[in-house]
Amino acid sequence: MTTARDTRAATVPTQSTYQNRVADYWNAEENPVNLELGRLDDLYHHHYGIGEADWTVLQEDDPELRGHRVTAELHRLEHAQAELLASHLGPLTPDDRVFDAGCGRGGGSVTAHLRHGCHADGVTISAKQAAFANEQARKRGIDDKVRYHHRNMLDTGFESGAYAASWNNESTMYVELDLLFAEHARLLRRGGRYAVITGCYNDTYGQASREVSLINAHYICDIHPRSEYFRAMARNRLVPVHVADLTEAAIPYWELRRQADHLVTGIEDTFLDAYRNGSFQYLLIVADRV
Ligand code: GPP
Ligand code: MG
Repeated sequence: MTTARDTRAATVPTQSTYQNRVADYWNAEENPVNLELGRLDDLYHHHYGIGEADWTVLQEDDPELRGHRVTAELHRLEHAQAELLASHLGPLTPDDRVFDAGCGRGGGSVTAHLRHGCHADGVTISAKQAAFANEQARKRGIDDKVRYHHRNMLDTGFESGAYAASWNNESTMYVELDLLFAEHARLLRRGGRYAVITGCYNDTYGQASREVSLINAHYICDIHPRSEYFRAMARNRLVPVHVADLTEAAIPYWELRRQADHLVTGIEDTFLDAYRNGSFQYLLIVADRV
């Protein structure tokens, strides 16, 4: 029966071997740089930080205290990035719904809810992340408004036109942009807002650099060129209203993170090289759904 099959297809989280490998990565991921930062205030982010760092944290003499201060400073920078994204979701009311595509352990949806009072639906391909994020929302007492789903962001099965805003925070490099933007355009109401923060490779440099390829291998992702974002948005009823190059603003975070011996994952110098040789950019794009 096709109806039963179609219903199941809408909620099956992974649809390819690649997506299964990505899910495996996130189901197994327990990097201290994510868990120790998140534990500070139960806001678990899976993205990087922006803004000037307080370098005095490195001058702390007591090693244990220095570690704590560095952890807190990195978390402050990551949270500043989440707040920047949430500030671009447009005027939202507590009745509005927002969609967090690739929600990780849930910090972005909580940030948007705390700022706007809105309902949020986060989607992750990792069953473990969805369960973790739902438990966090339950403990915070916001599980009536903030919900996480083990679903595929390309085929959420959510209601068409039901969302006032949606976003990807460093999750677009796992999917084909045309398929992704088609789903955002379907879910957003007319005049709804879409925002993305992403690392993209710089078309003026040429093809993906060695550093971009190393980042791809590290996270099992496929970083898109900058141009492809605008082409794919134009094809999918998403009209950019604001673009910001956050590359400069991203460097202090990575400089501080590379000196955090208790948190490094080994990818820090590659990010700094990629940003500094001009092959890689950290971008915010905000678009209206027309
Ligand atoms: C952040 O997640 C990174 C990604 C999800 C993918 C790659 C992003 C690019 C901009 C290329 P994380 O917080 O889990 O990473 P980490 O463990 O390194 O902190
Ligand atoms: Mg992280």
